[in-house]
Formats: sequence, C-alpha cells, structure tokens
Amino acid sequence: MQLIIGNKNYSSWSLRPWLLLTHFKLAFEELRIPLGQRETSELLAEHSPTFQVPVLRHEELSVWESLAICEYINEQFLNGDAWPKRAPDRALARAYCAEMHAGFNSLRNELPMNCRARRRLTYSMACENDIHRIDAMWQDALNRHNGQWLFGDFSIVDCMFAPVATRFQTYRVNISDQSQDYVTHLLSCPAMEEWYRAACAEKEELSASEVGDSL
Ligand SMILES: N[C@@H](CCC(=O)N[C@@H](CS)C(=O)NCC(=O)O)C(=O)O
Repeated sequence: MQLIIGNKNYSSWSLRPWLLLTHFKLAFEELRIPLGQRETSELLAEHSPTFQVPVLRHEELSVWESLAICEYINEQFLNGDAWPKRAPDRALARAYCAEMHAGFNSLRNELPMNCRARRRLTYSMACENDIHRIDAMWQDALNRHNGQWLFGDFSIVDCMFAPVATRFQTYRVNISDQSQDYVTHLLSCPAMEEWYRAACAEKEELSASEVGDSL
C-alpha cells in the first residue's frame, strides 16, 4: 500500500489518511511530493487524477479524496473500527466529517496549515465564526462521549479535524479550555509527534502559507 502526500508542514489534506494509517500502525509506503516546486505539477499528474494529494494506491486501486481514502482504509483493514460502534454515533460522526470536508473555507484560507510556525494574525469575522462553530462541535462531542477523542475512541473524525488542531496551535487561536485540552491530547499522540518531527525537518517554504507575524 502506498500513500502519496504533500509536504508534511503544509498539506492538511494529506495529514488525514496518514494519521489514520499511522495511528493504527498499518504498514504503508509513503511517497512525498513537495508542493509548489518546479516539478510538482508533473509529479502530481503522474500520480493523481485530480493533480492533488493525498492519493492511496492499493493493489490495482488508486483512490483520491482524503475522506474516501479514510473510508477505504477503515473497511479494508480496520474492520470498521475507525467509526463509532453505535449507528446514531456513526451518523453524527459522518455529519462532522462532511461538514469539515466541505466547509470552513474562511478558516482554511486565512489560517493555512503551517505546523512548524508560531504566528499571530488578525482574522475576519467569517473566520471567527468558523472557529466558534468548530469549538462548539468539539465541546458537544467531547461532552457526549466523555473521553479524550471526539467520539470516545480515536476515529476518522479526529483525523479529519487534526489539521484544524494544528492551526489552532500555530496561530494561538482562542478556544474553550475543553477544546484546548483536546488539541493538546491530539497533538501529543505518537503519530502526530512523528508528523511534526518530519514537518520541522522539511526545507521547502511555501510563501502563500507563511502568513502572520512570527511570535
Ligand atoms: N478534497 C481533496 C483536497 C486535496 C487538496 O486540496 N490537496 C492539496 C494539498 S493539501 C493539493 O494537492 N494541491 C495541489 C498543489 O498545491 O499543487 C481531498 O480531500 O483530498
């Protein structure tokens, strides 16, 4: 199995399936295509029908879109363990993932993922609304499941929101104590620590993602 990803420092979509595979200790080979370089388009064209990462290759299958990749990994290798056990919880977990996958554009645009940086910046009201919504969603889920992961056990939902947790850390975003504890828990799990180590070792800099004033 091969997972094709972008830069660990910047590629938020790549982090999702990588975290799922790594957390569950599934064996895979990683192919990293640094984004924003002269050869990037050519390499993406070779590996991805959408010219984007992530892409998962397994036997004859090549699947793109981070959420679809997570679903495939869950069905094929995890016996369904990456979704909550109860159907009502699974319904909500899928709603969380769909909302994350399709929304929060202001947050995504104004606070690009940049794991190794620590920045301060002012953001729009629309971005603030995205932050409030995510904070409320996280608190609801954490209260309902009374655990350290959003839906009790580690799940695809945590993978989908992991890039947001990195942004909250990078830009010192003000959130509730409960959500802050969740960010701390998520970012200190072994898989995320491994991702950060690799992100910090990368040399490429993407100016479009280097926003805000350094702290
Ligand atoms: N909806 C897609 C989005 C993938 C995406 O936007 N990937 C970005 C990197 S995070 C990309 O490959 N961009 C191509 C480029 O920067 O050249 C998914 O969930 O996988």
